[in-house]
Parts: sequence; structure tokens; C-alpha cells
Amino acid sequence: MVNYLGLPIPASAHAGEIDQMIALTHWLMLVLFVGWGLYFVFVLFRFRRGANPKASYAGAKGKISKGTEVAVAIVEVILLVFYAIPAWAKRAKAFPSENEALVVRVVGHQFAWEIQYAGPDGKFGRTDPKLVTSDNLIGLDRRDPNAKDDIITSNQLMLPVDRPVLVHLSSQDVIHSFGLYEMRVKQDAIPGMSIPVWFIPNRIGQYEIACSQLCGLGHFRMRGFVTIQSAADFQKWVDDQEKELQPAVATPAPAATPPTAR
Ligand SMILES: [Cu+2]
Repeated sequence: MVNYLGLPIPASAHAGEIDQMIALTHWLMLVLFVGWGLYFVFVLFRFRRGANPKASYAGAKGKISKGTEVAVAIVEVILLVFYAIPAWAKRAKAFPSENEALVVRVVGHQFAWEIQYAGPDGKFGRTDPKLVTSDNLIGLDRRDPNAKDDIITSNQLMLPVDRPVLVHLSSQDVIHSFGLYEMRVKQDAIPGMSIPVWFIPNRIGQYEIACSQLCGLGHFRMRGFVTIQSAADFQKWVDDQEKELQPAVATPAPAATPPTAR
């Protein structure tokens, strides 16, 4: 609808609303920019030195300037009260219920995104920063019964299309920002806090998770992917992941197997 602004393709249910807000704000800014530009040229001519050899210290007094100021303020209040605040209230208050939504934990760290799915039991396993190693970057405690079926991915968020997603966002180190441009989602990830973010992806495809806060020297490579799939494809992916997890859970002593040559 408003692709003349060059925005990324909209891929979530609320993207249109955000785009409309951005478009309206740009239209107001365009009117102000052109208006102020024309006024500037008028003033250059009207108050030129040749026509006004003596400066007036009282300044201009007219109804037009006051009227314009009030009109601009009214338009801004309309944008705020009727567009921005309701749109934000929906993001920050009207969360989908945990039953209908797919609930995912996303943890940012220097410089990647770790993603945790609760698995069939619907319960997230315990994570502990003390358990973080190079092959367990989220610090998941696999001994926790709730953790046995948890799916962990790095930089790869898989989601089904047309189903609300509730992300619990946090960070292990510094402030990162979870940016899904096509979904019109952006939220800071703050250490010590779990911040809920929700949206409904509505376009199948692969998109990017960009870290939108300068978070250190490797910020430029803090890039993940979001894959939006049909519900069936997503379920298949979940089943495949669960199958891969099963042997690891069934044989709790992998150290007993002799090391194989690589
Ligand atoms: Cu970052």
C-alpha cells in the first residue's frame, strides 16, 4: 500500500498499521518541509535590507503564524492519539495467550542469537549462565526434565505462518536489539530482563534478524535468520528436531562410545 517509501516488504499482520503511521508522519513532514522552505524564501524577500533599512525589534505579529503553529500541533496530536498510541498499546498490552501462541525464548549475546523452543511438553528447560560453553551457548541444563525435549538453534528462528508468536527476549551480556524489519518488530534485549514481544508472521519466506544496537566489535556479524513456513512444514521441522534429540536423551553416556576418526 505504501511501498513508495521503499520500506521492506511487510510480512506480519500489524505491518500495514506501522507502515500507515510511517506514511502519515512522512506526509506531515513533507508538508512542513515545503511550507517552511517557501516561508523562508518569502522572508528573505519580504524582509530584505533594501526594503527595511531599519530593523524592527518587535517582530512579526500576525494571525497566520499562530494559526499555522496550532494547526501543526493539532495534526501531531491526532497522529499521536489516534494512530501511534493505539498501535503501541496493541503491541505492549494485547498479548496473545500462551495457549494459542507459539512461545519462543530468544537470547542475544556477543554476537549471535540463541533460540529455545519448549518442545512438546510446553515447558522451557532451565538455563544457567554457568553452563554456557561453546556448544551450549544458551546454557541449557539438559538434566532438567523440562529441558529434555527443548530445541535449541543458533541464529535460526523457525516459525509457522499465520500463528501468533510470543518471544521472550533477553540478553546474556550487553544491550542488543531484536530487529525483524519485514515483521516491523524491534525490541531491545536487556541483560537481567525478559521482555515479551509478539507478532503474527503472515508471509512464507526467509528474512533476517538484525541486531539493531551497536553492541561491540562484532556487531556487524550479529545476524540471524527467520524462516516462516507453513504449519505442516514447521511441524515437520519440529518432529525432525525431536527425533535428533531422542538418541541423546536415551543414551545419557555418549562418552562411553569409542571416539571415531574424523
Ligand atoms: Cu548485538
